[in-house]
Amino acid sequence: MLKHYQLNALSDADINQLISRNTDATHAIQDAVLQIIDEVRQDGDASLKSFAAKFDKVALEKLYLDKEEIEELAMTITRDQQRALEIAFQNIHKFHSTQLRRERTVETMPGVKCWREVRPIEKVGLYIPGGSAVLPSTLLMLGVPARIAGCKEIVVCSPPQQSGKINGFVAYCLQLLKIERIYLAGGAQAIAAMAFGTASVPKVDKIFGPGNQFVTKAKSVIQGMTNVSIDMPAGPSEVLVIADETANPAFVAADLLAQAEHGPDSQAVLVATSATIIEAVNGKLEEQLAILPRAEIAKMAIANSYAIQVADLQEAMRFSNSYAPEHLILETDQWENLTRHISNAGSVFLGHLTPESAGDYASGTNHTLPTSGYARSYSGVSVDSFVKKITFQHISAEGLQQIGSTVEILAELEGLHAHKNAVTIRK
Ligand code: HSO
Ligand code: ZN
Repeated sequence: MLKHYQLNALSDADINQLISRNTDATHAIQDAVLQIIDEVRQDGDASLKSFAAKFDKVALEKLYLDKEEIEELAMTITRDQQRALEIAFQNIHKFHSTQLRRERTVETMPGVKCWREVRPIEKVGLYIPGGSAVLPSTLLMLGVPARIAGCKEIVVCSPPQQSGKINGFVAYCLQLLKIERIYLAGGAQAIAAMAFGTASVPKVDKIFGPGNQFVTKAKSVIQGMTNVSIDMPAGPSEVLVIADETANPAFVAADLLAQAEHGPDSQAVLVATSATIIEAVNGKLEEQLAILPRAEIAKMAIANSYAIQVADLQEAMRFSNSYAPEHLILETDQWENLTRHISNAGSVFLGHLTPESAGDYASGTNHTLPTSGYARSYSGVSVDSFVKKITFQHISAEGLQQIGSTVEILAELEGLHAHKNAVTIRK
């Protein structure tokens, strides 16, 4: 059962409490992560092997799998599974390939031309979590835009299974992406390895991918330690569903559980226009939970979730914008009228027949999205995340005449005479 609140009975402080995510940045995690990073910096490959023995319970001779080993593993999955991964790959590719657009050159004054050109980030590191669910879909969501951007080196790290290998689905995705090596490292140690480099694992320029609290903490601390950047601050996954009387309670419950089964710290929020809807959804939640294999995880997430009753869809939208959900699902016939009122959300799913799962896997959009309220200021991963945009300018003799005195005056007023002279000397 979801906790039930009524929006008009809540104070601003209550609402702030509800929209804040449990970002329990405990020092215990930070301390453990700093220790791991230190060890990886000092002992490189040897430390990665000892972490694999300690955390993944596997003795590794080498820290990667190559083309032939990947090929062998990829053959262990069924044709139907291969087909499904191929279709997902193609749709993600189709959607992301439109994202690389050339911008036009702008002549800001006669003879003063400015433009931007796109260049790939040369070396990128993709972290693919292992743990309670292996997510080959995440490899597609990161690998496809990296390929479209034209990144020269794509380093993939994933924790080894007890066999010392990776699962066949991840192997097949590597083949689709034409990535010929995968590094067998997980957790904060994988992030440290990609940030600093070891004898086996190359150092990268930017690190992408979700992970547990250790991975997330490692991503945030390494930024300050070396010249590496990260995709975005990632927290536990979340969904907010807006439902009115046109919603199907069974569909709403299914969407909330699809979120809840990710992890005990996931959050599924229902914003509904009546108490009747909330009761009906609670009923369906119980029915569906009874037969869900990951019910234990989902129950913990549901305990960490809630339903809010609002007066109308406008109020629902206002609450949603304050919450800034990673995923927003509009289960109402009115979705077309609502979209323009959305100001904060990572990815939006419209109408009764658009489950978040479609976007998680195969419709084409990316599932690496801002969580914990970062949808207020961050976008999800796209081709843009894998490129830099470099500005260029060219000034002709006419251009220098046009712009020269403006620059001279501005340099003078800032007291920077060398700046002024760099123009004057050319006139
Ligand atoms: N909902 C997750 C992505 C995912 N779901 C992967 C299934 N597999 C975060 O957007
Ligand atoms: Zn999901």
